[in-house]
Amino acid sequence: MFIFRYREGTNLNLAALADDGRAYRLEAPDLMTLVRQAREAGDTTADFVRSRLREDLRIDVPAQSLDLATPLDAPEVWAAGVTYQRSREARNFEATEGREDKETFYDKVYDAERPELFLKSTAARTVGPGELVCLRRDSSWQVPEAELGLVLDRTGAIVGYTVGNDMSCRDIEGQNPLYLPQAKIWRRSCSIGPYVRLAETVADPYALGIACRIYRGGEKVVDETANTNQLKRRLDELVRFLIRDNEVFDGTVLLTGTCLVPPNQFTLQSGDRIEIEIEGIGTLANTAVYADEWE
Ligand code: DO4
Ligand code: MG
Repeated sequence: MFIFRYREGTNLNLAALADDGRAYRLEAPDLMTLVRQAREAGDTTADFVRSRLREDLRIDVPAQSLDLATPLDAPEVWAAGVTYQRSREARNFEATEGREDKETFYDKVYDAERPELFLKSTAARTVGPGELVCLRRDSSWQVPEAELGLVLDRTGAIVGYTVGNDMSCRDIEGQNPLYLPQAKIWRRSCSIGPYVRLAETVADPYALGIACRIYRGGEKVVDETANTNQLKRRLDELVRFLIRDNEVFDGTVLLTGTCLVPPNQFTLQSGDRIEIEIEGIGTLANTAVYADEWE
C-alpha cells in the first residue's frame, strides 16, 4: 500500500495506490493525519486505508500519469552518512585527494557506535518527483545520492519508506569535514517521493535493490546498482540516535545513507536527468539545473 499526493489545478490531493494496483482518492488531508486516524481506530494505517477505498473514489488513470508531488511536507529531512562501505570508499577518495593512504574521519565513523547524522533539508528546500533539483555554482564535483528514506512520527516510529536524493558536492565535502552543511544544504538540494510505502506492507527493508541512472541528452551516462542488504547499521539504530534528546516532528524523513556513488570522474551537468529506483518503493526522477537558472 502506497500513499502519494498529486496536483489537480490548485489542489493537492492525497491518494493511495492499493494492492489491486489501482489509485484511489483519500479523504484525509495528509499522510500523518491518516496515520493518527488509523491509530485512533486501533488499525494499522494500511488496513485503515483499505477499509476506506470506494469505487466513487477511484482515479481512472494510472498513478504515474498524474502530476505527482512530494508525498508529504516533511518538516525536516535528516540524513545518515557512511552507512555503506561504498560511501566510506568514496569519502576517503575525496578526503585524501585520491591517495586513500591514511585513516580518516570516515573510517572512524563507519566503525563507531554513534552514526553520522546531519540535518539535510527543510520543507522549503525539498522537492518532489519531476521537479528541478539544483546545482551549486561554487562546486565542480556534484552527484546525486540514492537513499532509502524512512518516514517517522514524532516518537521515531517508522511509518513508511520513500525514495530520497541527497544531492552532494564532493569537492566541498572533501576539502574539510566542517564544510559538510555547505556540501549538503542549498536551494532544492533534496528530493523525496513519489510514494510512501506503508511500513507494515514492506516484508524486508534490508533486501531492496537500489539503482541510480543518469541521462545526459537522452543518453545514459551513469547506471549503478546496489542493495540495502549492504547497509552497515540497523534502521532502528539510526532512528534511536536521531531521537536522542531531540525534538522530532511528525513526518520527519531520515535518509539512510548512500550505497551508490557515480564513478569518481563524474559530475552532474545542468540538464541531467536523475532516476533513483528502489525496489518495491518507487522511482524518483528529477532534472538538475544551476540554482540561478531556476525561477
Ligand atoms: O560524510 C558525509 C556524508 C555521507 C553521506 O551523505 C552518505 O554516506 O550518504
Ligand atoms: Mg548521503
